[in-house]
Amino acid sequence: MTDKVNAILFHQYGPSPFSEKIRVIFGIKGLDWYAVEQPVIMPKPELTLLTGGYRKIPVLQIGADVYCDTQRIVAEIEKRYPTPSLFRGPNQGLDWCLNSWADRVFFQAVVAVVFGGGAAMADEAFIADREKLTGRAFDVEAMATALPMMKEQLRSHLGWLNAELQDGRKFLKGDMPGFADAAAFYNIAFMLGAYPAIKDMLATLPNLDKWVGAVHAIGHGNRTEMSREESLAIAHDATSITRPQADPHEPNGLVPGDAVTIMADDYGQDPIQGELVTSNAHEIAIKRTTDELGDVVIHFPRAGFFVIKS
Ligand SMILES: N[C@@H](CCC(=O)N[C@@H](CS)C(=O)NCC(=O)O)C(=O)O
Repeated sequence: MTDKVNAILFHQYGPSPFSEKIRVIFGIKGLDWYAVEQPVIMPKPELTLLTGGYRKIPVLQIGADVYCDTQRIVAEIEKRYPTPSLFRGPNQGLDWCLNSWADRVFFQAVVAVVFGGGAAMADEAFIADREKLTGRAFDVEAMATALPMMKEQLRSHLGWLNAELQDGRKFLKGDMPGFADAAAFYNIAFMLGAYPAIKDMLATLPNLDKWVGAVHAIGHGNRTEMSREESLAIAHDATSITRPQADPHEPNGLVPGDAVTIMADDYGQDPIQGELVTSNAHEIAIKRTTDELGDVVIHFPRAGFFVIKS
């Protein structure tokens, strides 16, 4: 087991679009990783034990450190495996902006088209689960009615990516693939799997169509399967590497040791309680202790998450 304490354990499921973003990043960096398959709908008892209640996918685990949200996962992978970098030089701000666009505006247009177009995965249990997740009706009929409008939205978003590639470059930032490519690609990969008619639209966007092939060819690095039970045993046996650190510019005076509650600001807001270990402008980490796992440190991004002092 000791050799797996520093291994990448990736909690995911095959058709998860956000997981695809990270799988492409494993490919870009040529990493070895373990896939821990999680259910597509609740309950997810092993995952929520590890995360303190966060149920979204994917989640990255390395030993007793648990990283929630792809924003935080990307930053951690880049920190631990800096070569080759996901960024072209030090100016990284716009890559994060593009990622935020892909995860919110672009993703919402893609979801509307995929489910309005009749994706097979939307059975009764899936719909009930996603209604609970979002607190809104998952109305497939309304999405089907809106499909023509959403296709227009989608074409416009895809057009921006196509325009960025018009000088013939292979990837969005040049000759080498990086974060921008993984962030822009996963929504298109999701559509290719669940809404094959997207191929007709891609055929009208030749730069983008070519780029899809190039990103697809990167692959996913070197994947091995691991059971959920083994991943929990690793969390139990490992010790977190995260050290307490105060943030001198913390806008609300939070300090290590404070009891805090963290929740996403969009859907799946399940509050997660713990003791603050470290925070800065882009990261917040809390410690939780359970009989089953002992101490685990759970990491979240700041953008897109609310922190409330308990
Ligand atoms: N902001 C999150 C979004 C993750 C997300 O919405 N993931 C989807 C699957 S791709 C999800 O968790 N859906 C509900 C579920 O699987 O339980 C991130 O970047 O990781």
